[in-house]
Amino acid sequence: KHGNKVLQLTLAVIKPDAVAHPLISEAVHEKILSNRLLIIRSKILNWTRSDSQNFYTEHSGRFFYQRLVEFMSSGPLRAYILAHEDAIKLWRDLMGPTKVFRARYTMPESIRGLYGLTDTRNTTHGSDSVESAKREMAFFFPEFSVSSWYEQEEPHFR
Ligand code: RTP
Ligand code: MG
Repeated sequence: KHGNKVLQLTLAVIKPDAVAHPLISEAVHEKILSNRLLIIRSKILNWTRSDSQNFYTEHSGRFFYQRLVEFMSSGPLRAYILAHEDAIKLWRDLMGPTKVFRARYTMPESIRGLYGLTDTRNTTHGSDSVESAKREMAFFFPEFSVSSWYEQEEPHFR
C-alpha cells in the first residue's frame, strides 16, 4: 500500500567489491526489499574505463579519482532504479557515510558500516539529488524515460 505518497526515483549501484561476493550483494538486495523500495529496473553490467571516467567527471580533480575510476571498471556492477517516497534520502541513509571508518563507528548497521572495505570500495553508490538521479538513471538506463514512467506507472501506486 502506497497511500497518496508521491514516489521519487533514485539510482542505486552495487559496486564491484560487493558484486564479487554473492552473500554481500544478496544482503544489499535484501535491504532494498525489506525497506520496501520498489525495484523499477535492474541490470548487471560492466563499465569500460571511459564509462567510469565519464560518470565521475565531477571528481576528476580529486586525489582518489584514478583509483575510483580503475575500481569501478574492475568488475561487474549491479544498477537499480528504485522508487519510494523520498527515495534519494532513504537510500543514502541506508548506505551510511562514504568514509568507511565513520560508517563503522557511527552507523554500524548501515550497508557501508557492515560491508564497506575502504573509502573507495564502499559497497554501494546512490544519487545525491534529484538532478544527479536523473543524469545517473539516463547513464545506466538510456532506454528508460522518467517522464513516461510517471505518466504510465506512478498513478497505479497511489
Ligand atoms: P558519490 O559522489 O559517488 O555520490 O559518493 P559520495 O557523495 O558518497 O562520496 P564522495 O565523497 O563524493 O566521493 C565520491 C566517490 O569517490 C569514492 N571515494 N574514494 N579516499 C578515497 O579513496 C575515496 N574517497 C571517496 C567514494 O567511494 C565515492 O563513491
Ligand atoms: Mg558526492
